[in-house]
Amino acid sequence: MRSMAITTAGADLSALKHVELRKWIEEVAALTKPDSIYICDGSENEWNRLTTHLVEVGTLVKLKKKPNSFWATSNPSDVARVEDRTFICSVNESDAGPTNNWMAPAQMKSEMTKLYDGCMRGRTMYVIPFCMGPINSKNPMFGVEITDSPYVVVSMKIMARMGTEALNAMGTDAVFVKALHSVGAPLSPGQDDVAWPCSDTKYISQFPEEHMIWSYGSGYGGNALLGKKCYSLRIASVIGRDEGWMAEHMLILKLTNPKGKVHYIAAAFPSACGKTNLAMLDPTIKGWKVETLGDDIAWMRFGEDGRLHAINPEFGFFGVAPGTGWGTNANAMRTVEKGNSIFTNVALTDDGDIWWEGMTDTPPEHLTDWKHQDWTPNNGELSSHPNSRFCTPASQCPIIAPEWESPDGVPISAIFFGGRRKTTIPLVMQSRDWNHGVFMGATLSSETTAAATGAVGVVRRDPFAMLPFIGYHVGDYIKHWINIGKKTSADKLPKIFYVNWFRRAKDGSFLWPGYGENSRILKWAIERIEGEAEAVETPLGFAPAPGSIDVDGLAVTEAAMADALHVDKSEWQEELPLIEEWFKKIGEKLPQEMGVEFGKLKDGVR
Ligand code: O2Y
Ligand code: MN
Repeated sequence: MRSMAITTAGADLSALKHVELRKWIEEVAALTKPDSIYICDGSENEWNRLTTHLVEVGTLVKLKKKPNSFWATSNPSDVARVEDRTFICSVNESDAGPTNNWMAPAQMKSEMTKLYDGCMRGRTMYVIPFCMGPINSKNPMFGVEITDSPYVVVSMKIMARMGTEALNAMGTDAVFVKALHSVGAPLSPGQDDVAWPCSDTKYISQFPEEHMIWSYGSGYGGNALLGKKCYSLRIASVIGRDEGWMAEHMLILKLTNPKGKVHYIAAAFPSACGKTNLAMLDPTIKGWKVETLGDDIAWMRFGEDGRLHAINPEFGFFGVAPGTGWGTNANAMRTVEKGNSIFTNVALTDDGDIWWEGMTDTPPEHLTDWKHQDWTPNNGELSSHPNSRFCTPASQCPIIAPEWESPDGVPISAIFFGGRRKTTIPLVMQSRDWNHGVFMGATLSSETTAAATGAVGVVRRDPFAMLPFIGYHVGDYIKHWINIGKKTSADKLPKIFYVNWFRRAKDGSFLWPGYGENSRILKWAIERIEGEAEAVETPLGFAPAPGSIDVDGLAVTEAAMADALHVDKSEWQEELPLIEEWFKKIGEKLPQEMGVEFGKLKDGVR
């Protein structure tokens, strides 16, 4: 290895007492050849230095109107997760299954090693020790991200518990996930940097057997903040399979009824389908209270009480900006108002604040859009990219539940699955039992959104809202869900519900108002759990009995309500072949229990 300055933050040289980490840092540095190495401490001082540097090089603009907050704009080619460049590099191709891109680990390492060779020239290599979930957990889940992007460092400070505290907790030998990231844009001597370095060649590679991540070429979101989708879903789903727990694409919320009884629920929705809004819901029904624990990822393990307990492994929210506003998610707005946030690919106002479509009813008269162009309300362009994001500390959310950092997690009473479907899927259904709920999750479908590159609005199966995030074979993953249901008694398992806030009337209008009104559906579900709400059995499961959903004060007609809940057999005749095709794609690893449930559905809607 070339001789190189290793700067440890502060005076904490003992930070490098972890032998394997030290060895890995040296190996990566020898390969990527950075100008210097910096071990991140996660301090305010470090944040100030890095954000100042990022302002100087043009990656960030400091906002005048929000404390300690910044506007970032990416290269227009680097705006979302790249599913077609995301790989599960399991030793056997059959372990990646039909829904993942696969490449043999040796081949991927050989290709990426060539790309990594010298890729950090002219840059600093940042070492970010982090922990997903509370550091004081019984089994803390450590990771170390090595990156050449200071934007990633400051974003990781918001999104994960990182720095010296994590490093110290790793001691000399804690197991950790190795997460290597480069923007893939080395600098030759004297070459000017650009505001958003990235490469046209991109790889987001997971090595499930080694619990390792290699990412190259993108500086954006889930491609680059490797604690999030890569670790907490793709790698953690593999660890969860092997250890008997679950890593899921779910929000976690706390619901308190007027009598003060608390229930915690987890809900899985595909990307950009309103998880953050639901997690921070402002209930419209009297006496009910919602508090937030997480908006994107839930890790669920069995507690000593035999119930599934969830933790949010993250520390911040990386929410979709457009559509988040004072009318739709005031709690998210209050969270970002407190500052300490980074806004990427939204628009900048003339007075140094940010704006995006849906933030306010009336747009500002003039903005600088996410591509740095002048923007006026009628210029026919969106001011903000549809996948623009706010990155903000979870602790700032005014309705964060006090127990959100409990290392033991919270016991889950109900799991919701939901997708974005104009037709076919009713507003709400309760599963008959666990396996039927697993069938609901396994056949979940949704119209695609801008969270990933590719066509938007196309219906695709998105099992458990995990399609891009399952780190192994989808058939084995469904089997894992079935096995989880066998580990405890039925009364201790969460009850499972399937919702669709997005069903449309013939004229194209939404049948259900959504947002805060979704509290009425949560109320029905909790009352089902409490044995208080009536239901009728349908081929899709238990539907609300007429009058059992509280619509007091709601301007939804009885006819619209009936349409929202309707099981339309002709629509289901069109859906069945799609499910059949999906199950064929899963192939022989499809658990036989799914065939049994599919048989019941076919009999019911015939
Ligand atoms: O990483 C991105 O570019 C956006 S994707 C994302 C970000 C935060 C939370 N969830 C998602 C997702 O795709 O599910
Ligand atoms: Mn997500």
